[in-house]
Amino acid sequence: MAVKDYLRQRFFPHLWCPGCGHGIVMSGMIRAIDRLGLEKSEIVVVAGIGCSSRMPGYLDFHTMHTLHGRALAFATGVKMGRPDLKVIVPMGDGDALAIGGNHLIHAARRNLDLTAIIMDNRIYGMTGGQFSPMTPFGEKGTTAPYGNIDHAFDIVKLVKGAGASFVARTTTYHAQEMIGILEKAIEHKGFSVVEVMSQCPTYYGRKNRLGSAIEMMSQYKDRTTPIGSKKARENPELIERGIFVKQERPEYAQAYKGLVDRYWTSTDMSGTGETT
Ligand SMILES: Cc1ncc(C[n+]2csc(CCOP(=O)(O)OP(=O)(O)O)c2C)c(N)n1
Ligand code: SF4
Repeated sequence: MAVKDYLRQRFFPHLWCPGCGHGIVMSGMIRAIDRLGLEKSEIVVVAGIGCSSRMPGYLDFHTMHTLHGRALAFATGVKMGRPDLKVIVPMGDGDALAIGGNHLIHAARRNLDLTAIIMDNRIYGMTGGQFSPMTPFGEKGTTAPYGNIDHAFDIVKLVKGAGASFVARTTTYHAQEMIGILEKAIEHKGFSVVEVMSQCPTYYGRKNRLGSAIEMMSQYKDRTTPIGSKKARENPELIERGIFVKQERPEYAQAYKGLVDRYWTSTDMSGTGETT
């Protein structure tokens, strides 16, 4: 199908600023779903609040636009009720790691089959450029005019440590790589997390004098490298991209079904006091 067939065109024009990376991520998600040959009715997109979280308005799947930081909690309810559906959760770095940080680590630990896409623009875009848990030390935001003195999370290490069974990182510059990674993440049976570095030229770019959206994207090209590459070995400052974790672990909804089945087979339904 064409990309436009996955969109609710009645909600366009979208609200993203010119050059915002989030549209590239939405396009990547659509292309990954299209390549996987999934029906629109098989997909649920659950988001919180933020520029990135506007996606459920634009995408023509089952969609939920919920509360800031709570998308994974809503998504958990959806998946437990309908384990047959693919549930995708687009989030901002503030949404996923500040107010929603606790949901993220527990979703990773539990291994429920959800795909979390974290659009890391290193700032709170929607509310005007406040610093987020991904704003690097020394960088600026509207609430850090003299430079941030917090240290940023490493999303990959955080969710890997919390137990996510699929963990990847890519950027909006690497659009084809992003589609391939999203395809694998959506296919994966378990909790998958994809960090997509996504530019916010309006706030993060302007506050830190990073130039236009195109210049910000070229920095993704220059400052990242594939996992384990020669460049990565030679320059530890470079950020690695690719799939860091892909492992089979018992999936939560299946484990829960197993638990319920075990309960019913061991429970006395005859009134004789005998159990099976
Ligand atoms: C409970 C609650 N707290 C705060 C807000 C205000 N708020 C809305 S979006 C947002 C942050 C958005 O940043 P991020 O999640 O990084 O997404 P982006 O807009 O950068 O894509 C905040 C603090 C809210 N809507 N609800
Ligand atoms: S404020 Fe930043 S994140 Fe939000 S739409 Fe504009 S460029 Fe994108």
